[in-house]
Amino acid sequence: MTTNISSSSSGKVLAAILAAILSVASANAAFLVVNLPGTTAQDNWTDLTATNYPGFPVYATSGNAWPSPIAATSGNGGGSLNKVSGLGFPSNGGGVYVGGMVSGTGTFAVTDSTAITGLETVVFQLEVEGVGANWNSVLSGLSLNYNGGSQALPFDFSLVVSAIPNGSLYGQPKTIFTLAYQWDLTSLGATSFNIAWTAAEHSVTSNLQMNQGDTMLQVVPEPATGMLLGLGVVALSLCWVGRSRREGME
Ligand SMILES: [Ca+2]
Repeated sequence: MTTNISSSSSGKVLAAILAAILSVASANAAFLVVNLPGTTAQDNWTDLTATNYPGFPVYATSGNAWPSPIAATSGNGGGSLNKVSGLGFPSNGGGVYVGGMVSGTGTFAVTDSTAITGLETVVFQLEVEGVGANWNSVLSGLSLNYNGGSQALPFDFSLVVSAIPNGSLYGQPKTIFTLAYQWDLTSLGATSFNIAWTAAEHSVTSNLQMNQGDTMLQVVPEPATGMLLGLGVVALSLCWVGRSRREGME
């Protein structure tokens, strides 16, 4: 039974990845389509620009706290996005820019203070442009806390959905990453949670999506697969995954 669910799940994931690859030319994030079973909720944040968020810090005041969290711009989860510390503000560069008059990083969190009943899994995706060819030079410390604690749970599954070179800055390559992470929270009794991360200087986070469900189903491939995908051999990896999954079922 587990094999069947896993197989079905990986099939959905591969289909979603293919869809993401095919839409790579799109200016918008091509997040994995997350179809969790059971009771679910989804939040999205888009259009995080200075125009849309007057009163927020600007370049010269980048280290200031935000005047309020940013509610999800669409969805039904009731989540919010806030800056925890450091630099960052909604910019007309198309997202939350980290930088300012001084050097530094920015730490952010998405929070749902009323998780769905019986929460078992959370999937979190970001589209972020940063300096470097590896996502972990742009994001660090991505972890989940629940019920007001500071558990800093690392993600259980991750995937570089896409990594698109986009010019350079100070002689280093810039990359637009679309990244997916999933936590298995089965049996933890989480009734509220937040996901926190630190974004590197000169990064721009333009889109975010958070899914939660009361039934754990892995929809983001295991880290080993994600690492392969992150190396840029996406098509090869897909073939390899498909073959190894089939072989694993025999
Ligand atoms: Ca909620």
